[in-house]
Amino acid sequence: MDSFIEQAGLGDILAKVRNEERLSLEDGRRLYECPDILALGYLANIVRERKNGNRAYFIYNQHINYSNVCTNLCKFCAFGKEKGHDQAYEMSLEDVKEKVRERLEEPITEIHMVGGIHPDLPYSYYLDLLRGIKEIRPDVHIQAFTCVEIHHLAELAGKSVGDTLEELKEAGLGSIPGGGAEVFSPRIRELTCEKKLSGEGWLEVTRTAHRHGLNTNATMLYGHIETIDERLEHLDALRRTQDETGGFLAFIPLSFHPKNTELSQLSRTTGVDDLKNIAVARLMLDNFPHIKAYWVMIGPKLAQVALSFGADDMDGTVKEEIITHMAGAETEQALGHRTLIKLIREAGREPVERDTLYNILQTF
Ligand code: V47
Repeated sequence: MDSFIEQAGLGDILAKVRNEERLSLEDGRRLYECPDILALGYLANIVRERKNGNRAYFIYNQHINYSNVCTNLCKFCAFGKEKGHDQAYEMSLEDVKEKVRERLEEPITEIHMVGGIHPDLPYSYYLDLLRGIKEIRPDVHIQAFTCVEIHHLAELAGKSVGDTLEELKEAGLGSIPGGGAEVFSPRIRELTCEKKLSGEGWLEVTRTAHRHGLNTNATMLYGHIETIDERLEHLDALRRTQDETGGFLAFIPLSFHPKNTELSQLSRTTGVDDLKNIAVARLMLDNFPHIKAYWVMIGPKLAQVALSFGADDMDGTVKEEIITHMAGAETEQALGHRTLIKLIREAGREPVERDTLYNILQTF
């Protein structure tokens, strides 16, 4: 087996992986440039197995996007719309509560809720959303508001990010999803999302959340105009932040969907690039417990294969995904838990239903 990795020119990296040594950015570059996808998978699988054994996780969750009205209007996003646009929407508190009521019979343990940067919804709206959901489903874990939204809410509240997070926690916030990270590079942000909170700003909100006892996820939106070095710098910034705080749960590479965006001339990512991003992330992010293959973006079949390329999590049942579907995703709106279990089992892994914080709820 070692000779196959040596033939791929990665013998020294295999030695580092076996010795649990940190990979350098140069190592990362060689991994991205390596055409031998099986060699990358083999290396990433060593780390996956060390951290998660044969387990592959999924969660019973519900997505709610309370509004797509957004002042940032990022070039890669088909979801965010200017106020007054004919596809712009915002849900009332009652609409959101109704969404939760509609699925009360299902054993949902997490509500994942994000929206745009709305110009005039008041701070109280966001607190009421959290309280309203908890009123109907007191036991559910609410993973809500990206670090970009949290920064906006702190500005609305006229309070520090830390004080705002304390109030949100009090109202029911359980953890923070990984969106809004995009690619931290100032060049990429300038070209694609100049109005958005900076990469450093996103990381600072993250550090504050971790200090206040809130776990968060991290994402990277790849496959548009970013370079390999910019991807690696993004991963390195996450790795350094995790060294400081230890508060990240999972990393989720997000494959760019161009349809209906201002970058619609670009093509979709390939399966090889999707698997490479999973594998390189698993190898570079040696201090992240989990790497998620988000089936909504890369499709359930490739997400299943990704379980042999470094991923240990397929996300969840989801239902009513809007952000990727507005950008042309052709995946289903939801996967039943039985389908997730079958996909995981056929990949040779042990299906594990988890809660948001990766406590094991059920094995199959
Ligand atoms: O923040 C926007 C990205 C994110 C596009 O934390 C796009 O577990 C692809 O963050 N093509 C939202 N991606 C989704 C997200 C997420 C999803 C699932 C699980 C978790 C988690 C987080 O989607 C946005 C943005 O980075 N995005 N437009 C697009 N056209």
